[in-house]
Parts: sequence; C-alpha cells; structure tokens
Amino acid sequence: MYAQMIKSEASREDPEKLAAFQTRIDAGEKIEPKDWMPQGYRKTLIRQIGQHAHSEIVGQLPEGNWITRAPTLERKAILLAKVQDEAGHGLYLYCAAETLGVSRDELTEMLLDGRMKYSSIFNYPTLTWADMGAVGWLVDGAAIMNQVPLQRTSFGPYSRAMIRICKEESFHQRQGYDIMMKMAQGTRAQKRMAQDALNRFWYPSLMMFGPSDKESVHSEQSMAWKIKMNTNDELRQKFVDQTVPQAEYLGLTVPDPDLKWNEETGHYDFSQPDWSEFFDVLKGNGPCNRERLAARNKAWDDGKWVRDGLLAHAEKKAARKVAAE
Ligand code: BYC
Repeated sequence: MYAQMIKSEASREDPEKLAAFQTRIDAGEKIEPKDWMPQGYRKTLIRQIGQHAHSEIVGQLPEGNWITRAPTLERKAILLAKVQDEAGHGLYLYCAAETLGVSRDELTEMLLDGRMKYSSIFNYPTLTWADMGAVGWLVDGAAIMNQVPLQRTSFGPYSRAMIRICKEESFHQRQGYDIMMKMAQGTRAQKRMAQDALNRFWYPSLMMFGPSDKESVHSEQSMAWKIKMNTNDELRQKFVDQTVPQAEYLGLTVPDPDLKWNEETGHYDFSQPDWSEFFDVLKGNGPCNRERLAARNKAWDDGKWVRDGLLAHAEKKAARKVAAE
C-alpha cells in the first residue's frame, strides 16, 4: 500500500526535477532540508527517522527497568548513562525529522495512537540482569550494524545524527559484552543466566533488521534514494558473521542447531527467525506491546502540565517582546 502510494506520488512529480534529484543522489551529494525533494522521499524519511526516534525512546523502558536493580554502584552508573544516551539519540532523531516539516508532537501522537511503529525488539521483556548484557551486546550490536552504513545516508541531518549516535552505540555494545563476559566467567548459575539471555534475545535481534528482502516493501526505493544503504538480509548476515565468534569466545551457544560456517560462501548458514512471530509483534501482539505503549502514554499525559507551562512561558515572552518593539 505504502510503496504503491509512493509510486503514485512519484508519477505526479515534475519528471525533470525528479531526474535532477536522482542525479544528485547518485553523485553522493547530501540533500539538505531546504532543497527540493520528492514527496515520497520526504515521507519515507519521516517514517524511518520517526520510527527510529521512537525506538530509542521506547528502548529506554526495558533497560530503565534494571537501573534500580543493577548489582553494583558502578554498573548502575554505567546503565544510567546508557539509558540517558538513548534519550539523547531520540532527541537528535526527532530534530532531524522536524527539518522535514513534521513536529515532534505530531510524531509522538502517531506513536501513541499506533500509526507509527518502533523496533519490534523492545516488545520483549528483560527478565534477569544478564538481559542487560544481551541487550547491549546483541541489540546494540544489531543497531550498530544497521546504523554505521546510515552515516552515509543521503539526507544530511539524518546522516549527521547517525555519526554521533554510532560513537555512543559502540560504547553501549562494549558495556553489554562486558556484562556477558563477567556472567559467562562467573558461577554456574551466572553462566546459565547468560546462556538463557542469549537464547531469548538471539532471534528477536535477527528480526531487528526487518523482514527478508523478498518481504521488504520499502528496500528497493529506499536504496535507490540512499535512505537505506543495504538490504535487510545483507545486514542480518553481517551481524551473524560478526556475532557467532563473539558467542564462542564467551563459551556460549547460539540457539540454532543449523548454524554452521560455509567455506564456499565465506559466511555462516543460519536459521531464519519465526517470521509469523515478527509480524504478530508488529500487529501489537508481542509480550510487552501493551505495557510499552501504556508507559509512553502515561509519560505523555503526566508531562502535559510541563508542556503547557513551557508554552505559556514562551507565549508571555513573545508578547513582552512585541510590546517592547
Ligand atoms: N520493528 O520494508 P521494510 C536501538 C516494518 S533502536 C518494527 O523492510 P524499511 C536501540 C517497517 O517499518 C534501533 N517494524 O521497512 C535503542 C515496515 O512497516 P511500515 C532502531 C519493523 O523501513 C535503545 C515493514 O516492517 N533502528 O538501536 O525499509 C536501546 C516492512 O519492512 C521492523 C532503526 O530504526 C522492526 N524490526 O526497513 C538499544 C534503524 N523491521 O513502516 C538500542 C533505521 C521492519 O511500512 N531503520 N519493520 O508500516 C531502518 O534501517 C529500517 O527502517 C529497517 C526496516 C531496517 C528497520
């Protein structure tokens, strides 16, 4: 539907402008907010950047759950800093989306009433401290795999936001791997916890890259516009190739009996996630969808008095300025 809408919009655009735009993209030029751009390009960016921003904000919830229960003061401080970074990432991304003519409030309302998505991964619960390790190692690892190429994306503000975000994500992944290392080298019970976290987060992490290329509705157009730099399957494969040796180093087992190194392709063969589960989570039926949206709705409602106060203050200031002129 969406892809068709983008195509039908393209047919209404001025063909000369479209061709000139594509030439700029092909030449690797950055598109800036005031430049002419096709409506479909603008909409696709608002969708992707908005969903990305929402993912950062909703992504604070499963980890925020563990701040008060971190095992040491040091771990608590590190986790707190990581969760704060994620709020910052959300803000950079909302700002990048705002340059396309949509307000942060509009984006938030679309998240809250279910018109916009956030990453499927955050609909899974974080049950033990080892999950903080698995989230950092696997979830941030998958995020980095997806986001490093996005530093070269064609839209200037998105690309610049990604450069900053990627630097912080690398620290996030290291802290996750460090937790896994401690758990994997700890007592038998701790190692079991680490293995259990890997078992539960492996396939949901593979799902983060989106559906298979055959099922991906946006990839073709988004890649032609360099909004996306790789297909979903390409990045998923890179993630598996990078992560399996890390699991081996930890002495943990990736929960896939069909996982094996393929000499011919130079990549790991692996089992696909259960795609029916993925689409079910997208429809709102994952283990934590309702809880996550309820938490965001509550935060929005509880923050109303702050927004109202700031707005009233800004209006008073503007009125005073006009009166003084
Ligand atoms: N979850 O045509 P496709 C983080 C949707 S945050 C939910 O392949 P596209 C972190 C997709 O939106 C990481 N929905 O789409 C934060 C589309 O539906 P709509 C977030 C998904 O856009 C805190 C439909 O499925 N990263 O790292 O070409 C703590 C068809 O898919 C998912 C980003 O957002 C999913 N996993 O490709 C720790 C990166 N996958 O919109 C960590 C930027 C697909 O038509 N985004 N869908 O209703 C992207 O790179 C791309 O948007 C995707 C999907 C690769 C995710």
